[in-house]
Amino acid sequence: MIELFGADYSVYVRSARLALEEKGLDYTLSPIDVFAPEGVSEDYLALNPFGKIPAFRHDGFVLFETSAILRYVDEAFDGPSLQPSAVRERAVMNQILSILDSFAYRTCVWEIYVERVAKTRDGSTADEVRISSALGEARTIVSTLERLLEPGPFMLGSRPSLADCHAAPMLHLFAQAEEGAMLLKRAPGLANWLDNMRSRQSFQDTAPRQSPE
Ligand SMILES: N[C@@H](CCC(=O)N[C@@H](CS)C(=O)NCC(=O)O)C(=O)O
Repeated sequence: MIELFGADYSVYVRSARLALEEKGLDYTLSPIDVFAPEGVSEDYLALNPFGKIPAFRHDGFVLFETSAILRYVDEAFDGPSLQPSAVRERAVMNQILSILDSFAYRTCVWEIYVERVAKTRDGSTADEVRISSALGEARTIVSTLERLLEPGPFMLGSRPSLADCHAAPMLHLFAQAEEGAMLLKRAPGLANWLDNMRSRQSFQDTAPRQSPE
């Protein structure tokens, strides 16, 4: 039995779900409100002591940290392989996962998408200084991913990989901010890749039912 814990609006939860869907696996998603004023429950902290989402359990084996979950999902189950067998290709895939965790989540999601799109939904004003301070790093993220793209519909070429599963939820939100859309216009390969990912069944089946979309 495969269990995922989290909220469907979370980019990290969606990454894990995309890998599960691309592998063709059945799983349950148990809701965890990570932004509840009272915080997450002790029961949830037993699954993820850092109180972040997602957490994952497979037949009693518990994991947290999305990139570890992604690799486990790919390696523990049958289904199409989501990691290249060639050492260098796999290294580039891991580099992309790391770029997303170390830079894109903070810069593209929080500093730009949340500030420009999510925060202003209720009429609040975006912090322009915060956004403009993030643009330099956002440019580097976009140009680096554009350069790392292999020819083909997916980041690493002809087959989907964990890099696609991890990047699509973050870049989907980023593209909704005017700054993200503008930077993606200058990266046509990445923009095409995002269009392709958005049209996949796995992406449609993991669309959030509540905010932020
Ligand atoms: N390093 C963690 C990051 C997960 C993460 O930051 N999740 C966000 C939601 S997308 C979260 O739980 N945020 C709640 C908080 O920061 O309090 C992972 O890879 O799973």
